Amino acid sequence: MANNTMKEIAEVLLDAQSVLIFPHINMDGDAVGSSVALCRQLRKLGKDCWILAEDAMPGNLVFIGQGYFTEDHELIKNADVSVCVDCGAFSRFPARKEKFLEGKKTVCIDHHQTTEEFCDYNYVDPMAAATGELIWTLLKEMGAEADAEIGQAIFAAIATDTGNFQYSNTTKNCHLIMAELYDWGVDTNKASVEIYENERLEKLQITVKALNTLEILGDNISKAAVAHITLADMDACGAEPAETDGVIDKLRSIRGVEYAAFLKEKEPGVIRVSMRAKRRGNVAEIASKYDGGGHIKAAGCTLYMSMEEALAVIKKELEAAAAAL
Ligand SMILES: [Mn+2]
Repeated sequence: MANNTMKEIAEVLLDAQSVLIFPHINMDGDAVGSSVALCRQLRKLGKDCWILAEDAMPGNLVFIGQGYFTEDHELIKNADVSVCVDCGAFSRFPARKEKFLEGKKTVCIDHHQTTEEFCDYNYVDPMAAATGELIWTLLKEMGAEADAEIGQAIFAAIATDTGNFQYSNTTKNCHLIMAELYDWGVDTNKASVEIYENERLEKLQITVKALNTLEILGDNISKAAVAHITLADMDACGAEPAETDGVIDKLRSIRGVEYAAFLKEKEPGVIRVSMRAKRRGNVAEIASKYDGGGHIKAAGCTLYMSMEEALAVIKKELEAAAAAL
C-alpha cells in the first residue's frame, strides 16, 4: 500500500484544532501507550484531544492512561481529525465507526500485516515492532521535546509489543528509542513493575485453568500447543476478559512448540482464537482464512461455532502447519 509521509501526517495534525484518537478494542500496551503519547503531545500543542474507547482498560495499564480516555461521544463533535492507532479495520473499533467517520479527515497509523488503506492518510509499516515506534517518529516530526509521561507511554507500547524485546520483531531501532527514553526521564523499572508485577490473583487462577486444558499436537520436531477457556471458567475464577492475555505466550514458550493457539469463548457460539508462531511459522496466513488478521508471528480470528467445533478446526490447521515445517 502507498503510505503518506510522516511529515504529511504531522502537518494534518498540526493544522487541526480538535483530534479524536481511536485505539482498538481489547486495548493492549501498544494501543494504550501509542494513544496516550499522541494525545499528550497534541494537548501540549493546545489542541482539544481525547482518546475515545469502547471498552475498559486493562488494570495494569491504568497508570499510563489517566485523564486521556473517555467513552463519551459528545466530548468532541465533528473532530478536525480522527486518528486510529494500532488498528487497521473498522472491525477493530466497531462501536465507534460512525464517530470515526465523523472526523473531517481520517488518519491510520498502524503496524499490522493485514491492514488495508482505508483512511484519507495512512502510515502502515508491518516491519515496525509496535505502533508506538511509528508514533515516536510522528512525535519527532511534530517537534516533540523530552517529556517523561510521553516517554513512559512509548516505553509501554514498545516493551509490551516486543515481549520485552524478545520477539522476532525487535530491532535496533526499538533499542535506540529506549536509549533516548532514558534522557526523557522514563523510570523503566517503575513502569515494568506497574505493567508486569501488578497482577490480580484471579489472573493467575484463570491461567492455571487454561493450562490444565493444554494439548500438544504433532509428532514432528515442530509441535503445536492448544489450550482453551470457557465463559464458565471465567466466571468460576472471577477473571476479567484481558486476564487471559498471557496464556498464549506460555504456550509458545514450550520447548519444541512452533505453533500455539488459545481459544476463548466470548459468548456462546463465539470463539476468539489467538495464535502465535515461534521461528518459522506464519499464523497471519491461517487467521486470514477465517476472516482474521494480524502479524506473521501473532494473529487471531473469531469462529462462530461451539468450542468443540472450533477446537477441531484449529487443531487441524496447526497440526498441518507444524507438520509442513
Ligand atoms: Mn501493536
